[in-house]
Amino acid sequence: MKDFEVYSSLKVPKNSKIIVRLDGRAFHKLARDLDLIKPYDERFYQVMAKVCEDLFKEFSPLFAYTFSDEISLLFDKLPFDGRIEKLNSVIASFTASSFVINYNVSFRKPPAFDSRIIPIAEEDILKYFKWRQDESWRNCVNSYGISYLKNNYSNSEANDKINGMKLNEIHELLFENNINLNDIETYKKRGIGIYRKNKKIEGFNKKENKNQISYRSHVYIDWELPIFNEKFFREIKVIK
Ligand SMILES: Nc1nc2c(ncn2[C@@H]2O[C@H](COP(=O)(O)OP(=O)(O)OP(=O)(O)O)[C@@H](O)[C@H]2O)c(=O)[nH]1
Ligand SMILES: [Mg+2]
Repeated sequence: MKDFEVYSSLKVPKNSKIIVRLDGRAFHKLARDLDLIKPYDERFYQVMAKVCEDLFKEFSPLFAYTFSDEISLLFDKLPFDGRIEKLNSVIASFTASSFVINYNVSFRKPPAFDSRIIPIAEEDILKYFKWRQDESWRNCVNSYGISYLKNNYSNSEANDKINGMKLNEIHELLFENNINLNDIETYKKRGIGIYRKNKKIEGFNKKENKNQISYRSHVYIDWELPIFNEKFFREIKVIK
């Protein structure tokens, strides 16, 4: 019967780095059910950051990035020997469980995440994360735009208006109405990054009878990301 499991041997190419991208299933409905604040619900973002931390501790990716209901995980060492079915199913179910545990409310329906695997060459890593961060910015402008329009027009008028507008036009409209996106929190514009960082530990070495500095790495949640660039990814040792 094992022969019927035709996809079980499907693997990521050896020595390839991969990105696993997870996305909340029908989270527009979940947002309605949980009455999430528009355009940005702080608690939801806190939970997504905690989910990333759980994923980091469990599967040791090199870098995680989240905005809205999506999470990208970059792996250099492949869990499950690179088996596609295992990666997608275990990571997606772990993400949903962590989301439920960290939210700690009762849900109308069990939340789920979809998962996809993207093999990525070293030179495309920065490009990939810039692409997602651009999407985070677009999402930010659109979310503030639609919230502003819905406060001033009917839902259908607001939707029609925003569909006909370019990003810079929405930005301008908000600015003219005293909503300056430059002043909002960084994570809303640029998303949240999770990576390992060295913490300085000052201690006393009894044997040698002197103060000593050592470094221990810990999982760091970065709410103040820069606009992604090569220098940043080098510094956090995501690219060489
Ligand atoms: N109110 C509110 N909603 C949010 C927030 N963050 C994410 N969402 C919702 O999550 C949705 C994510 O978008 P998508 O992933 O494209 O839509 P989806 O409904 O999850 O659909 P699928 O991913 O295709 O299953 C947004 O459209 C919002 O409705 C938030 O901070 N506040
Ligand atoms: Mg979604």
